[in-house]
Amino acid sequence: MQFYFYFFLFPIIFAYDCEEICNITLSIMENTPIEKLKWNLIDLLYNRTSSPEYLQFSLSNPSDYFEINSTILKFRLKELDREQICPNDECLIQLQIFTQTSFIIIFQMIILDENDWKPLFTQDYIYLNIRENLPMNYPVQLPIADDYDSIKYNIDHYEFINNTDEIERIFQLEKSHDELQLKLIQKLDCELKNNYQLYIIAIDKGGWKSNVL
Ligand SMILES: [Ca+2]
Ligand SMILES: [Ca+2]
Ligand SMILES: [Ca+2]
Repeated sequence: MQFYFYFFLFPIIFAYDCEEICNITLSIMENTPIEKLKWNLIDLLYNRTSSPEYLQFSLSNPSDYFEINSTILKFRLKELDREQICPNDECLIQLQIFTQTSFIIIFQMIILDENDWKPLFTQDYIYLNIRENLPMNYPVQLPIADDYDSIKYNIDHYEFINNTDEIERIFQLEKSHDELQLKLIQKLDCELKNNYQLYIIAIDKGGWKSNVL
């Protein structure tokens, strides 16, 4: 009887992808504790280039948000507040990090939104003088509430908190992009009633309610 032994050799191949540009992208939730916002660049480059432990790192330009100390990349501000850093919906900080080798690192931090802004009316009340007998659906402009969260968590709708049959019959709130209108869905009659008190709140997409206007 003959036994054949086969030996297979599996070559270990590392596919290093950091050639001219090395992209590192992290998605981080806003309000993440600052102690967690530091990374060892050697760890981030692990298996992406040969011998990352011999690299030296420096920022291509001074950054308001990050600093590098030896191999540690660290967030500099006291808190990670998406609304403070980004006025718009998309929030991304990008850095260029030089190494003494042929590639540069493009570091991107995407800041994810948390619903940490409650809608807020800057006024507590307004007086409106509205003429009687105005046409149906006549729009009256109202102030809007502020909610600086992204579109995912900003204002969803407005509502009356003293909603009665009478109010529902006469008034309707209509929100468009960044406007709020009070629509008169019935003609007002001064002799029938000469004033109405409406209490309005804004509610965001996470269910937070504003103060009362
Ligand atoms: Ca925030
Ligand atoms: Ca909000
Ligand atoms: Ca937010």
